[in-house]
Order: sequence, then C-alpha cells, then structure tokens
Amino acid sequence: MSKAPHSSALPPTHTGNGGETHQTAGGDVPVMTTQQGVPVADDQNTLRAGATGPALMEDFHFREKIFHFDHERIPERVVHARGYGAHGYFELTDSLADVCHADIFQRVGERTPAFVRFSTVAGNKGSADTVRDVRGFAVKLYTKQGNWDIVGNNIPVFFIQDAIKFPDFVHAAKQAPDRDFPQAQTAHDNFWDFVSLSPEATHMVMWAMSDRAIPRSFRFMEGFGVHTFRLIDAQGRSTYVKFHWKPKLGLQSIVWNEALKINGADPDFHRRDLWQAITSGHYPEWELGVQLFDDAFADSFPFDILDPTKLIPEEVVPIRRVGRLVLDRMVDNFFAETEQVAFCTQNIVPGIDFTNDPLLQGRNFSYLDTQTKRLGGPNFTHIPINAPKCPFHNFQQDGHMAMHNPKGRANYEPNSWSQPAGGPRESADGYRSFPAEVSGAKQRQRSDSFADHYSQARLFWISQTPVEQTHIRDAYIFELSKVETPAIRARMVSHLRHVDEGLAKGVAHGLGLSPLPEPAKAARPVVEGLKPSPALSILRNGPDSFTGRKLGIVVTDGVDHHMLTALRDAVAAIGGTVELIAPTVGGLKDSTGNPLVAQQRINGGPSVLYDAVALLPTVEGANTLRHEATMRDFIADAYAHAKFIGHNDAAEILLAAAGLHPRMRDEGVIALEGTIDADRFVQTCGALRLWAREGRVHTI
Ligand code: HDD
Repeated sequence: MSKAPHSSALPPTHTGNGGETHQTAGGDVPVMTTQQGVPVADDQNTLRAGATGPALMEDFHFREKIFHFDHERIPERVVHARGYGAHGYFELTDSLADVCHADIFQRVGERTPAFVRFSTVAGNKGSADTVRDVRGFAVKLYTKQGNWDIVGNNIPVFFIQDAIKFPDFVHAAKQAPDRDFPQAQTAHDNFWDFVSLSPEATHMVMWAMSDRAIPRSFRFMEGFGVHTFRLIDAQGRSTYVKFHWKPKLGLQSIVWNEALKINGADPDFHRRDLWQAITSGHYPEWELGVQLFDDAFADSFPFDILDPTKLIPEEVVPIRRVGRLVLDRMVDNFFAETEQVAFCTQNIVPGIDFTNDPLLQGRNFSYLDTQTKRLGGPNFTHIPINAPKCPFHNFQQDGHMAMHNPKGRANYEPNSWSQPAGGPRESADGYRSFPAEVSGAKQRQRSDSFADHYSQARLFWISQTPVEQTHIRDAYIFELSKVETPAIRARMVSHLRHVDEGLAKGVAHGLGLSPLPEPAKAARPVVEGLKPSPALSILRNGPDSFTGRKLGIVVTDGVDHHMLTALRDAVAAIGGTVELIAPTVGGLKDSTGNPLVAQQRINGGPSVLYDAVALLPTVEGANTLRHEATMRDFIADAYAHAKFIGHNDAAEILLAAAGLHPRMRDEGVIALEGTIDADRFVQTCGALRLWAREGRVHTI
C-alpha cells in the first residue's frame, strides 16, 4: 500500500507488507531504505576499499540502485509515443437508456471516473507538441461494468480502410529507416509517396493539411471515435453510433508559421497548456455527442458506414449531446499513469459493440498485443491506471508481475470448491455480442462500397471558409516543397484535381509545377451536388470570447499600475489568463511601487505563445526595447499571425521599430489610451484573429 509522500521532495513511502510503519530519522522524515527495506546509511558514496581505492562488488545498495536505473525505460509506443494525460470524470446529462443498456448511460447526473491521454502520432516521445499531425484523443471510462476505452483522434476519419495497411502507413509517415529523419513530420518523400499511391488517404490528408492538425491546445479540439459502433438496448436491439467530443471552449488552431516557431520556443506548448489550465482550476470540458442511425439510413447513405475514411455530416445526422467530460486532476506521476496507461479498442462494456469496419477489427488485435510488448507481460491490467474500478473476478493467474492471483484451491471453472452448484457461472448482465448475421465467401477483397475516395475530400474542402482553404492550399505547397521527387508532387496534385480544380491549380502554381498533371484514375466519380457541412470548419465553430485564452503583456519597470490592473481584471473576468513579459523576470515594480513578477524574459516569451498581446512599456522602457531584436520579432510576428495587439502611447516607437508603420495599422492594432479601453480590447480579442490582415502580409 502506498501512502502519499510527506512532501514532494521526499521519496515515496510504503508501509510494509504486514502494515508495519516506518522507522524515522527523527521528526516526520522516513529513513531511506533499499527495495528490500534495509535502512540505508549513506546514499551518496559507494563502498570502496579505502577513501581513494576501488569500488567493491559487494555494495548491494549501489548495485540495486544502478540496476533499477538501468531498467527505467520501457519501449515507447510505436505510434502516439508523445502524449499527455489527465484524470477527470464523465457526467451523464441525457439518458441513453432508450437505445443503450450500458450502465454508464442510464442515470442522469451520475459521474464515471475517466482518464484521457492526448498525443501526436508520428513523433517520438521527446518530439515537439505543435508539429503538423493528427492528435490522439483516447478516453478510458472506468464504468461500473468494466473499463470502456474510446481510442479516438481529433479527426473523424482515417488514412486507410483496412488495418493490414497500418504498418506500411506508419513506416511511411515516420522517419525513413536509412537516415532516421525527419522527426515528427509528414513533409517528406516517403509519406507523400505512400499517400499518393493510396487514393483512400485523400480525404484524411485534406484534414491533415488543414489547421485541425495544428491545434492551439488539446482544450480546443474535437475528438472522434471515428468508426461506427453499435449501441445495444435492453431488448438486444442495435443502433449504430458515432462518438464525438465537443470542446466547451470552441475550436481553435494556430497558424503554420506560428507552429514552427512555438516548437522552438516551447516544445511542451500543449502539455504546459493542459497543466496550467487544470492546476489553475480552469478545467477543460467536452460534451459527448452521439450520432445515432439505423440500417435504413445506412443503406440510403451514399457512403459505406463501415468505411473509416468517411464521416456522416452532422447536418445529415444531428448530434445528440448526452454528457460531459471534465478533466480536473493532473497525474501524480507521469510514468505510472500517462506512460503506463494502456488503451485498447477491444475494451468495451455491455451495451456497446463493434461493427465490421475492417480497420476497427484489426485494431482490436493490435492494442492488446502492443500493451503486452510495451508493459512487459499480460498483467498490465494490474497496474492501477489500467485496473477497473469495479470489482473483477476471474481465474487468470501467473505471468510476470502477477498481483491478483486467485486465493484458495479453485483456479478453474467449473469447480465445486467455490460454486455451491458446481457449474460454470453465468450472468444475465454479462457481455453479449450482438448476434449480427454473417455470410459470404472467405476472401481478401476491398468492398466496392469503399471505392469513392474523393467525394468526402471535396465535401471537406467546400465546407471550409476561404481563410481555411488558403491554409490548406499553403500546407500542401509547404509539404510538397519538402518532397524531393518531382513525380510524387505531381502524383499528389493529380488526386487534388478530383477534390477541387482551384486547389489543384493553386498547389501546382505554388510548386512551380507545369503543366498541370492529368487527374488520377478514379474508381468512382465525385458525387454531384454535395452540400457543405459547416460543422467541419474550425472558424465557423470558434469561440466568441477570450475565455480560456492567454494574453501576453509586455511591461517595463514602472509600468502604469492602473492600465495593467484594468487589463488583468478584464481578462480574469472572462476566465482568461495573463503572462507578463519584461526585460527581466525579477526586480520590477509598477508605477505605484508594487513589486511585479514577470513570467517571461523578452527573449524567452515570444508572441507566438499568446493568443493576443498588449504592449505597456514606459517611455524609458520603450527606448531601450526598441533596439532589442526579440522585441521587434515579438511585434512583427503578432502582426503577421493576425493577432490583436493593444498598445499604449509609449509603445508607438516599438511598433515603428518592428516595421508597423501607421499605414499598416488596422483595426486589430488597438490603442489603449485609458483603463476604459481594457474591456473593449479584451472583448475584441475574443475573435482571436483579424483574418483580413493575413491576406495583406503574405504575398507568395
Ligand atoms: Fe491506433 C495507439 C488512435 C488506427 C494500432 N491509436 C493509438 C492511440 C490513439 C490511437 C489515440 C494512443 C493511445 C494512447 O494514448 O495510449 N488508431 C487510432 C485511431 C485509429 C487508429 C483513431 C483509426 C481510426 N491504430 C490504428 C490501426 C492500428 C493501430 C489501424 C493497427 C492495426 N494504435 C495502434 C497501436 C498503438 C496505437 C500500435 C500504439 C500504442 C498503443 O497502441 O497503445 O496498437
């Protein structure tokens, strides 16, 4: 049994197997011991023959300590290696009892403990957070009838249709095996070679080139279960379902140039954001939405509901919101919880079932297999983060690190030792698979109903605002410009011709590719008369306030107390946060002599780390900062990234030094002449960006 450490500076304490308490060295401080419980006299010096002599083999304490250290690493996840997790709960707000008998969906108001791990896919464990990539959104729900994992992404579709292609896809996306680069990037030949040879990837690649792949933080992204699953009601009837997580704070992404710079300025940008939000009590929250439909709908829908490269527009099947997921507690220990958490798509509970989506069926093998490799054996479910919180009972035994071996004589069933009647146990509430009819010849064949690879890519495109379309086009140009093989670039453009002729031409133009490649051979023509789905746009689903966002305020010694306070109050009032950026982090005072602590020094807190910025230097401070290159970058970047910039009079010379001449001042560069302007400025920042500016600052 573990007890909380006396203080975070001390090693954890464990009561003895027999519950014995600790020896103390006086006061409350426990004596340090070996793993065997032997008190340690000196943890700083090895046992040596004489003060300057050789170290002795018999030093069991040294050997145990180093041996354990040598074994600290476990294999990182083969994909989604970099991740960050938090605890929370799911609360039911609308009973689903009408269509599902899963215990978690029965009682409105009831809370179910949850653990969520967000991740990037391609990068190694130590890679940066704001790379262009899909984000994993894996949710473990510790229900009263067992653990249910919804192992989803922030994109509702996938690159491939059949799990057998997954190793190829992942190999192509990750570093090339001969050179081991690039790290956490899709902008390389192998990735584009593979996807351009796999037309089924076209839809998801559109999403990956959109700003969905560079979220502002985990808190502002959607999650999707991707596959069609089944809900089973108390009578055993099935309803198809797709799961959605909708962020309460709305959707938000960063821009690509910002992403590149954040990776340098703060590679932990997304982790830090989640940590800061949760530890400051701003608990991130999502609503669980379900799209429910039946066989009649599935038959009439122009795409196969079992094809994971297709979505069902919300405008076609509306989302019913049935609960909320709140993350309110960081882990005590990253390794024990976030690293060791083992999500498995096959972890479902009574009332939920799979469908014949061939990607899902393959995943159901892969996750269990990978956890066994990663966590060293079949008993990874004994690790507290993976163990159910409801009672569990079975006769599985032994294996590495077995913690739950059966007590007594019976370890098989049927037996007459633990069962009065002697027969095998049965439970009316036990998991029962939906008895779907199955027929057909055994064969390796992709269903013809999976053959339309372009229509939904086009649907995605026509659902974007012009700003988002520009970002998508630019992302293709950026990525394909990093591809060294011209034929791969051309092949990719040949697919885009089915998605949108303007997009294909724009990308070809950006690559200097001429003539325009012929359209790729399409197995199916693009469906006519597609209706845009506004739900697929980020900008149409953004926030309408600065809540949950961060304002960076540049201050210098003697900063005006009233203006600073007014800004801070305005941001705090709507649940945002403020960081101060200054020439030095310490030794600052405001105009009334109050000491101030800045969170960043000017060269460590570039504007890319903030959603909006304000410049409040004193005249003297501005005179010094105008010569500071990082100050100029701060302003020039904020402007180029279409952010709102508030400034006092003294900051005029800083704006000028950054090249922001009066004719370039637009409605996003806002004078803060008095405290009265603070509220208005923060309200304006709620729009997050002045997109109209973006077109003016990019000329190629
Ligand atoms: Fe996967 C991890 C999501 C297809 C095989 N996957 C993993 C994680 C997420 C997803 C979020 C990280 C879980 C965590 O935080 O620990 N994967 C998806 C989604 C997919 C998908 C949404 C398509 C709809 N995955 C997929 C396929 C396969 C895998 C087709 C194999 C056939 N995925 C794995 C894995 C991983 C994994 C190798 C690596 C680490 C792990 O499982 O725990 O088993």
